[in-house]
Amino acid sequence: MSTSANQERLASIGQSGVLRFYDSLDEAGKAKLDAQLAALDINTLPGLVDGYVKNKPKVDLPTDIKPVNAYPHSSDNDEYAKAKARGLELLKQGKVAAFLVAGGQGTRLGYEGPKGEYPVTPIKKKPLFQVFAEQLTAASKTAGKAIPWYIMTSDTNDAATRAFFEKHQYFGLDKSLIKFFPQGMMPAFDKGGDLLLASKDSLALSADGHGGSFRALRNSGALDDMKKRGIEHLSYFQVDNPIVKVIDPLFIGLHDLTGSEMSSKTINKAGPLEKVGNFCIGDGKTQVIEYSDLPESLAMQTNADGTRTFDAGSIAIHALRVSFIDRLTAPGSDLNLIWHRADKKVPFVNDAGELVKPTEPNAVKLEQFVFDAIPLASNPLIYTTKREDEFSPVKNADGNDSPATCTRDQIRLFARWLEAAGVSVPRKADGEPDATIEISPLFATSAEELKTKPLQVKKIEAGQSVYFG
Ligand code: UD2
Repeated sequence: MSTSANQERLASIGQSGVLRFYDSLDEAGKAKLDAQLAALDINTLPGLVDGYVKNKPKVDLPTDIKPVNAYPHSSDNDEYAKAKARGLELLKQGKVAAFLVAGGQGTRLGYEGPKGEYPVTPIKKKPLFQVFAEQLTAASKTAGKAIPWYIMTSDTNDAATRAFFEKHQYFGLDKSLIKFFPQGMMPAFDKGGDLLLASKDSLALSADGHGGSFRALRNSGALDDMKKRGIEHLSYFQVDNPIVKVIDPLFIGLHDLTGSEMSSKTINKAGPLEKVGNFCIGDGKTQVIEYSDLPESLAMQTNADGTRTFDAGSIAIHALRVSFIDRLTAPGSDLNLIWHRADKKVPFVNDAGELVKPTEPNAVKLEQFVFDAIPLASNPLIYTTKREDEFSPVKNADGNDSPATCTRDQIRLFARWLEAAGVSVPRKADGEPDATIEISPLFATSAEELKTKPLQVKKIEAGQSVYFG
């Protein structure tokens, strides 16, 4: 019989229950559980249990909530022209990197592997990872400088993500410019605050939220790597949205020139209760209030001209200053992000050692959100973009934000680009393009770029499938 090195620490916080099968484990099992326990910040657990698990945390809404003053969308504007030039200059100087958060699980989509593997484009069915990689290849070419790519994974999908890139030869990117790193994991608790076991030798763990990316950037050495490479800004995006502009010189330039430490893109909401975070000024600070927390009276409020007062939806696209991440995560920094509680169904091992698959939420998971860093940032900037140009995520198997709507939105986007370049696109009676169209980022990443290409095709026929690659 051997004793877990964590026994005393666990006993001191009343969590010895996770060791109840320890004696029956083989050496590998013991080592596995010990490593998971050692990775936990055990001292913080009692506070989390009291503050978030046994008691539901009170949402501290600001008392004074005002709409945010966002930079408008505009194509013809001196300030934006300067910003774009600045963004391109920063790219050329190698001061910008891409940062993808891909540690989550595609549970709602029902896809087992890393979500970035999901085949998403209308014709070639390229995986999300490939779409981003091709965009980076194109942006690097325009900048005349290779753009590094940091990819946050989690223990659940890290190995599979790396293997996928390896199998596809990094989609043509220089392997040395891609850095994968796993984010931190958080244990799930039962409603009484006890840690749950997923098996006799393993805690029930899940990723600690995209807000965990700050900690993970530091702990993994990615932050040091960025500093060494002279990177000043990160272009942050999520894994589910193939029409995101992975690198947007205008947005990065505006972020830089305004001295913003953390910038965000917003779109007008599709409806007052759309399930996206709301950019607001709360008690004088720019912040995101989740749709579930924004009082309905405010969500429904309209201005004198009939427009919605709180209309700035968050699409989880940000620019981050590396010095901001450094400041937030410096040893001893007390700039902690709050935790968000989610009640979930988490399979667990009961006292008899049997695996139980609950049918009702039995557990509490805790996550941090990246946008909770906005109020901690100096000069946070919000820039308005258009949904149809930059946001069509794949989140659900059907309905909204599904593979079907995402394919539709890509085709609509490519059709608009082609029409702007003088190509005739057939349209159905309801106005939808009557063709399947795909434009590789290696061919063009915008309508403007497409206009500069010699296009063989002047007219697309109804029902045709046309790929520009
Ligand atoms: C997020 C936002 C929502 C809106 C929407 C836009 C939250 C809570 N809400 O909703 O306001 O902006 O996106 O698409 O974020 N991820 C990690 N590690 C984690 C958890 C998530 O890397 O521990 C990544 C995940 O791989 C994905 C992204 O973060 O790339 C978004 O995660 P999600 O699907 O949980 O966010 P969602 O759709 O609830």
